[in-house]
Formats: sequence, structure tokens, C-alpha cells
Amino acid sequence: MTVIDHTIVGGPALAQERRLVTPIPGPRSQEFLVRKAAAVAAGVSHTVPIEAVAAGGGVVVDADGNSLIDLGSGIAVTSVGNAHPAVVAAVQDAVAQMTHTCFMISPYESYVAVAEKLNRLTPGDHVKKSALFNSGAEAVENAVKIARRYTGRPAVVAFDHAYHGRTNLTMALTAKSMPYKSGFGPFASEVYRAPASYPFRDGLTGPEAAAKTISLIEKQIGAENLAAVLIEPIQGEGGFIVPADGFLPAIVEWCRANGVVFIADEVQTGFARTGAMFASELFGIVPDLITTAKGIAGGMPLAAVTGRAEIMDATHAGGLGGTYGGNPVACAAAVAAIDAFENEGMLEHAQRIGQLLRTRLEALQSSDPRIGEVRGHGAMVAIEFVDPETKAPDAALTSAIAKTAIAAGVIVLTCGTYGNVIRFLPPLTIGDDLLAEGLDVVAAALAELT
Ligand code: PLZ
Repeated sequence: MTVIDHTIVGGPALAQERRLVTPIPGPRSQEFLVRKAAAVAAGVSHTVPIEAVAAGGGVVVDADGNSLIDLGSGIAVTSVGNAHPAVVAAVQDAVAQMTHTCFMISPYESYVAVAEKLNRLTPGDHVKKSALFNSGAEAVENAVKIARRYTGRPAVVAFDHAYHGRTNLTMALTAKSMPYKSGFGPFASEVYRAPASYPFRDGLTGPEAAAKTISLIEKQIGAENLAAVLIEPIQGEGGFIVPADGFLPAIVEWCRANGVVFIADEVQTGFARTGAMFASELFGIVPDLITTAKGIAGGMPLAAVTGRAEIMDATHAGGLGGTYGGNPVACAAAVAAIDAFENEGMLEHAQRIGQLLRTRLEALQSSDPRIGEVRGHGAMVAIEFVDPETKAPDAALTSAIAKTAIAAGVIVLTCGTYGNVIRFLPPLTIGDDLLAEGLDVVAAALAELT
């Protein structure tokens, strides 16, 4: 295993430190945000009020020279580190060769190389094929298209707390109305919502939760009408919800028995994030199709659907594609990033980060009953804030903690159907000291906000 020099690997040689030289936002960032507000649509909001100018290792640097600890990775994207040197070099080489040919017009090698890697790395030893796209939402849309074509059935099941994207079909698949769907309907049809497993709130075992889900599917939809069941193995935007043991295997088994395509959306959980290459492995399941994006290309836009060859090949020639899907520069980045996932100890980093996060957050929980639960796997861990008496979600406290931490130079993200979850998704290249300091800041925010 390579030993990481955090000042070099996983980003430009930025000092790996939290450094505040102005309040956040500083004067340059303030000026920039005025420009942003005037030029960019109001719907495109931001969490951290800075103008970002560089990032690497475990920090993001702003235009005023502040260096913030990054516990969000641009929403689980820069897992191998922002501007990882090998990714940067691969992008520079590729972009000087050709910027685009369109893979559907003149195909090239890097696309095929990414497909081969995905076919090899995703769970299951069956014969697999892949198709590449630009974003997680586009991958999910295509997985549904493929499942419908393969089964000849229309219906799709998605779950409570699900997040799958912002396009029309994926808005229908996403559970939460505000901010993702409200006012943007009508939504795509033949999407049905089923209860998921949320042990902290439903109190059900995995088999009990699965029985409830399966009963709903059988009574309200009917297996004979169902093309696919789509689920995030650990629900991301919905609150880092880890299903109870046995829930996912029972759903997969039911899908197999009923000719329903089981799609794992691993856009957020994929590529070493959870301490396994794919979260499906943690639950012992082998999906028929798996969607990936985010971490796959070290920050370049790329996404994929990978799965059983007979399902992937069910679509007629010309049925899948897009102008930019599998762009050669993004594919070159993915080849380099996947190499880093495999050969730079990223799984071990995720596991070690997970240990550090859990130990610290569980210690916090033991002295603070407002932390209802600490949950997650690897470098995908969250805390859910509640009223200690009633377990009611405490979104106000959650957002106050995030704001306080950001003002103190630590980027933390919130999530959850009820907006009461703080999630930790550091780059896997973050140093232990920096991570510990980031958690100190969160703990201080929590202590301050009584
Ligand atoms: N599936 C599981 O987590 C993206 C959304 C950020 P795109 N999650 C971050 C936001 O508010 O827009 C996501 C995901 C899962 C699909 C997607 C969609 O991926 O690349 O954002 O389209």
C-alpha cells in the first residue's frame, strides 16, 4: 500500500491546514457573490459563501486566502482527492489529443477501458456490460430505460427518502418535495413509492421492513407490471440511512423470483466511499444493474450503468447514447481515478476515516442526547439531530451547526428528509489531524449551540 504524503498526493501542493485570514465570506468572496447573484439563476444556491479557487488533499482554498477543511468532497465526488496529480496529468494528455468525437460516431479506447474496469469491479462474477453518461441522474434514467426494455414492463419502485436526481424521471423517483420537486411537476408516470428500512425511526428488523415493502408492491403494483426496483444501498441525500440487516437481500431475492430488475443506485455510495468498492458488497447483494457517477472520475463529469450483459444488451442498437456520454477527457480522468482507487489504498483510507469518525462522533453522542444516532460506513458517516425527549427531528439545530462550522472554516453538509442530519464525506486523502480538527470544530459548534 502506498503511504500518502498528504501535501502532494490527492491534490496540488496546498498547505494541509485550516487557515482563516478573513471572516467567511471575506471581501473578495463577498464581491464574487454579488456578481453570482446578479448573473446566476436564483434556484442555483450555494452552501459555503466563498469563491473557491483551489482544492486538494483535505482543503478548499478561497479567493481571500482562507483554507477550509473539506468534509464534503463536493458531495462525495473528489474521493481520490481534488485535482489528484494522476487525474490532472491524464486530463491534460487526453485533452491535448482530442476534446470530443462523440463515442456514437467515432469510438475511442478510454471509454472501453472504463467499461472494462466497471465490469470487473462491480459486484458479481457474471458477464457484465456498461454504458457511459454525464451525470448520476442520466445514469438512473438509462438504467430505468434498460430495465423497461428488458422486461417489457412499465412500473418502477423507488423508496421513501430516495434521491435519484433532478431530471423529470428522476424527480419522480426522488422522494423529497422541497427543494427538489416542488412546483416542477407534472412528474413521470409509473413510478411507485414503497417504504424503505430506517431502523432509527421504524424500529423494524430487515426482514420485517422487507415484508412490508413486498406486500405493498404485490398489492398496489403487481410483479407482472414491474420492470425495476431502484434503491440506494445506503440512502444518501435522504439522511445516510443504513437499512437493517437482511432488508436488501430479501428485496433482491424477491426481485429474482419475480423477474424484476434490481437496480442499485451507487452514485453516492460507490467507489470506495463506504470502505468497500461498492456498498452493495457490505450487504452481500449482487445488483442486476448498478448506477455510478460522482467519485468515478476524480471530479470530471462521468456516469455509468453497469450490469448483466443480457439486460444491458436488451436495448436495440442506437437505443442508448447522447452527444457527450463518456467524453474522452472524462474517461481518461476515470481511468486514472479508478487506478488510484485500486492502487493507492483508498479502501483502507475509507475504513480508517470511518473508524476516526465513528469513535469521535459516538463519544460526542454519549454526552449529548441531541445526537439521536451516529450511522454510516467508511467515509460516509452522519449524525441525526433530534429532540432528546420526543425524537422529533431538529432541523434548526442541524443548520445552525453547519453554519457555525462553515464560518469557522470547516465545510460540512446537511441532508435528510427532515433536514436534521449532518453528513461527513471527506476526501479519502484527508490527513487524520485535519479530520480530527474538523470534528473539533463541529463539536465546539454543538457545545456553543445549547
Ligand atoms: N443518485 C444516489 O446521490 C446526486 C445531489 C446534489 P447527479 N446527489 C447529490 C443536488 O442537490 O443536486 C445523486 C445521488 C444518487 C443520483 C444522483 C444524481 O446525480 O450527478 O447530481 O445527476
